[in-house]
Amino acid sequence: MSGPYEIDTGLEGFRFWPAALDAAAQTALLTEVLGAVETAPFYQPVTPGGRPFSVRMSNLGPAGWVSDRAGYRYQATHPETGRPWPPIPDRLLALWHGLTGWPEPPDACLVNLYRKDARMGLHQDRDEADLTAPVLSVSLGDTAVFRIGAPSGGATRSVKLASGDVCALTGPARLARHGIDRLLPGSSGLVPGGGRINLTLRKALPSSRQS
Ligand code: MD6
Ligand code: FE
Repeated sequence: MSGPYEIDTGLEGFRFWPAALDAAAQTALLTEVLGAVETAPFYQPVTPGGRPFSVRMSNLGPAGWVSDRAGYRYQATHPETGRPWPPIPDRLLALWHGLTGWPEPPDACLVNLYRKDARMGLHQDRDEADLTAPVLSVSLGDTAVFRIGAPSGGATRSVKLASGDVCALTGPARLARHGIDRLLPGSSGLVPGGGRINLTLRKALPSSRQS
């Protein structure tokens, strides 16, 4: 595993670990995630304005990120089944601790499924209680063209995220604007049915640390 290295996005704190997961680790992780989401099926959320996302979503952990007409939020249950989200696999918790060094475990893992024409518009991750905790992103399957720029606007740059790559938004880059322009379909055969799965680990709920 190499890295992390900082990618120059004009702001400090975008950390990138290319090929953090080898082929065997990618397969093991994907198998576990697909097993977990059998009880929390991918669904198609809508924006608060009522537009369907092209990405399908599920979650792992006590807090799941959801979007609907009422807005963006974290909630403990799947919006369609009403059941609690499955737990975050230990191998993801270990990856979080090993790479971020954050003193608390993540309590949310958003699972995004991109089939070939899916994309994700530029956004900021700002629904979490503690915006100083990092967000760690794991890419599996087809390579994606990721775009990132400063929180306040201005220039962006693009970075290809391939299967097994891990990146993090930390420090000044925590509120960076970012999104997925497109996939490079067929660049990986990892995801059954094709496409890409992205996992984002977050500390979403209020911290239990003494302050
Ligand atoms: C994706 N990623 O890679 C979308 N968010 O499919 C994100 O939205 C993201 O990569 C926060 C931190 C890192 C990310
Ligand atoms: Fe994001």
